[in-house]
Amino acid sequence: MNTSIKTLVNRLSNIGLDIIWPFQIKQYNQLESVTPLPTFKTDQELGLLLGFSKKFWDQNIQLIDPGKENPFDDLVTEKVKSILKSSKLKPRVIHYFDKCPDYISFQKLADITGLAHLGPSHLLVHEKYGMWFSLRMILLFEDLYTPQESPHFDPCLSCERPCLIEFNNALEEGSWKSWVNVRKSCPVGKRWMYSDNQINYHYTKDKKYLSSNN
Ligand code: B12
Repeated sequence: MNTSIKTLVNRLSNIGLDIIWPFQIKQYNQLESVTPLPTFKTDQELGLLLGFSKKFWDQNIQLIDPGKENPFDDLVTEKVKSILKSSKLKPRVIHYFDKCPDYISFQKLADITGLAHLGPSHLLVHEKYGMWFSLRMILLFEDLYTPQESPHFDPCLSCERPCLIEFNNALEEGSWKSWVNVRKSCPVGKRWMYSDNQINYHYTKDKKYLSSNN
């Protein structure tokens, strides 16, 4: 990694992004039936997949402006934007909710590049955080990729897959709490489970949960 990108990665990590995953854009674009990422048509295109565990919420929730329509998404976007503004690098930014013209499959991207394993209940499992993390955006750079290994971690191979019981239950029941139970049932990363407020906010978008208590 060159110096500018190392500086950028450090700054992103300081604001609570504990997932900063470098990948080669063409590795994702080789997948069938996904909306491809835009490319610069060079051999060294670098992508950085950004996300976080509960760390970002815990570190920043006191800065939230509940007057906004999407306070949490906006906070993430603004924090990253201000870092990019002071960086020499000017990557293209794609959020998880952007359509280009359809959604970029963040899950397949994370799976194919080795960040996490796409499990049988359609959620990614990260080696450390289990299902308790969120993917927020991708930064695309024209020429900064340096080859690296992409390990593949598959915790589901040796697991009894309790998530499938909850997944089938959620399909039948459909309540948001039943979908939370899918995440809770994964034996990996239990200590990274979100606080009640964070869970409640993510599944209901009710602004009364936008605080660190609980
Ligand atoms: C639209 C969307 C939704 C929609 C529809 C989801 C759906 N089932 O299609 C709604 C609003 C319902 C939703 C809910 C949730 N979502 Co959502 N969602 C997305 C989004 C923006 C696009 C997904 C998509 O349509 N991709 C296009 C298709 C073509 O891509 P795909 O990868 O090939 O398809 C995957 C999914 O569609 C899913 N899928 C496909 N068919 C089915 C069927 C069922 C029953 C389920 C459960 C999933 C599922 O698995 C596919 C991969 O195997 C992604 C972010 C992104 N850009 O990827 C987040 C994303 C997939 N969601 C995420 C999460 C966490 C959730 C929730 C668990 C929590 C929440 N945010 O409220 C709930 C789950 C409740 C539920 N019923 O599934 C995370 C997943 C992280 C992880 N660990 O895997 C993502 C990556 C967003 C993020 N910020 O991290 N989501």
